[in-house]
Amino acid sequence: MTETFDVKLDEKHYMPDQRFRETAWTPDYASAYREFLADPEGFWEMLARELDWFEPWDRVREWTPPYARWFTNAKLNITRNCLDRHLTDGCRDKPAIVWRGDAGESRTLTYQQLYEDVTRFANGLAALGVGKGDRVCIYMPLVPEQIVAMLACARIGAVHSVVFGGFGAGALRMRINDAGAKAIITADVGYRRGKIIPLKEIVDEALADAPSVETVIVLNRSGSATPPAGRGVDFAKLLEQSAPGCPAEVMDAEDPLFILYTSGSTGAPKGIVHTCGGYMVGTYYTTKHVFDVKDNDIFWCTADPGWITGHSYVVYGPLATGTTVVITEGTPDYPDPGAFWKLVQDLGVSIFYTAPTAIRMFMKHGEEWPQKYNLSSLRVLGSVGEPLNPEAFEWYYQVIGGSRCPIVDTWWQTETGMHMITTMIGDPMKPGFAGKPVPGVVADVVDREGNPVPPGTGGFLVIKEPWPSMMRTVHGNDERYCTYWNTIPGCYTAGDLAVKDENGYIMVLGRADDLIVVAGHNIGTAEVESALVSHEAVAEAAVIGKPDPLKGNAIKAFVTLCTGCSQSDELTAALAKHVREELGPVAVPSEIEYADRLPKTRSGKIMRRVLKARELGVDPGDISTLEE
Ligand code: 6R9
Repeated sequence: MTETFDVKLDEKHYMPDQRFRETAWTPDYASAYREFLADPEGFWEMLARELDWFEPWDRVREWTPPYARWFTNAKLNITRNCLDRHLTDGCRDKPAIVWRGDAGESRTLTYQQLYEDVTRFANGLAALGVGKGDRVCIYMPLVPEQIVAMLACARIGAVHSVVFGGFGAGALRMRINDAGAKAIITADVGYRRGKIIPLKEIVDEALADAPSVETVIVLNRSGSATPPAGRGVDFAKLLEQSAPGCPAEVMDAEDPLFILYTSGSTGAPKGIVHTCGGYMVGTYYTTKHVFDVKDNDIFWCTADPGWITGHSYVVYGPLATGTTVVITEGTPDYPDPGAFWKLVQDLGVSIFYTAPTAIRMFMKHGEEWPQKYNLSSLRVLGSVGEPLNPEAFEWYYQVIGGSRCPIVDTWWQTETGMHMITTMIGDPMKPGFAGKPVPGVVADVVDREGNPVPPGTGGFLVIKEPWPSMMRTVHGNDERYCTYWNTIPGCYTAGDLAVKDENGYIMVLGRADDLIVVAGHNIGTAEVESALVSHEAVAEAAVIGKPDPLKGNAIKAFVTLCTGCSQSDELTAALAKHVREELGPVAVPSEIEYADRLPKTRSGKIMRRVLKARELGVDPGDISTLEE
């Protein structure tokens, strides 16, 4: 770990329209936060009471660090909140899921239809011998059946482990075996940009060495698959043969709901375990309050359910609020870079949540694509996954949001389960800053002893109190869980570096392991990348540190250029000059390399350690999450 360091802060901010404030679920951040601090348990209890439980809790929270239990002894089933609760006259015929396939196919499931499919499939799983506590691996394309499978597991108390459909056989096998999955739910194929992904073949390869798996349920996505043999079961047949109306398994608040693997920087991925009660309350609350979901919203989070963003903000949170969820198998630039904006227009999307990597890609293709479509239905924009650099913020705000929609830049992690830091609707937005801890969360920026650092000084981003949707352990590796809580005394260490301004706004600078110490100065990769991207020719940038005999480390930058721009020595000099003006001479890269694309995780995060390993000719560690 490093020492703290100074960061240059900008004072620019945007005021959202005051009407947002008047109608928002959290109309006044400061008073909501005060209310929470005055009675933290009461704050969460009020939110929990908005949901359906079989039996109430004895205590809201029990905290014996590093272990927390929330809503102790309460009984519930999360699917009753995502489904049954909405089967009222006003809501049962409301679309729950609106799906678009890779080739433009479409399907809509109302809450009633989703309930029927989920309960049928749950009965089918139970008939196959899958029960409470059994682990089920879900490896599917982004089709409604993926969500049906997740909810059906939750209905009967089976613990799902969703593996993103872009992973290969080795990564899949590692996850199946670590979880000890009893069944796997998959499809014959998936589609991506018109290409076929042979999911079932990959599953077969993974299963060559996965002894725990007894059943393989296969969705005939292509419509032309041969019926599964051996331990195989046809998804549609299972659905057809089973009756709807499966009673919801009575789950303890602390029973596991799912395991989700997150990449380790070295070695094997970690199986993050989330539980039923706290996760439900945390995702319901943040979906409703951070995105300000109202009855007639059309909600589109572009993440795949294979990531935590998909779990919390495609499936559980949005369905718990009873909103209409848009999902698409398609990619943002296929068949052309207007694909997403066409969908926003056609479906009247009002809340749109995506990642900075996608925003920067849209920027690269130019304004003319979004300008072809009517985006006036948009009301709230969100960002997640990486720092949203000011350049991308401005573009998103003006070109997509028409300078009308607040942007919620949400900082959180697989481990946190829900949004932790953002700017609540109605509050002034500061480009480059995620914002403040959401009411219910105590976050700070501290030095390695846990002392808060002054504004303008960079340090470690930590959470100081437990929260309902925090991970409970790392599957099969509790020690690894404990390291999150015992690295900095009394705090959950997120592993990110951050800086606060005078008003308590937090800017996330990147992962702590991405910090570069140049001639004694600590420089966050995100700062240099942000400076590079603010140059008109640059689409994306990744920055690494390289050992340097003189300076300790030297900065090397990899950049991709905007459409129509080409590399030259003049451009390299201009970029160096630009960074010098923005950040000062110590942050100027000593090398700038032009690339066609940057190595990223399948969820869109730049993998700097892969660039670094390549540069140094060393082993990059676990690269199972790297895009093809
Ligand atoms: C939700 C998700 C977690 C890491 C996290 C941080 C980065 C996420 C961010 C952000 C800056 C944001 N991150 N959101 N950095 N601003 N708004 O992405 O979970 O895949 O576990 O990644 O992503 O570095 O520590 P996960």
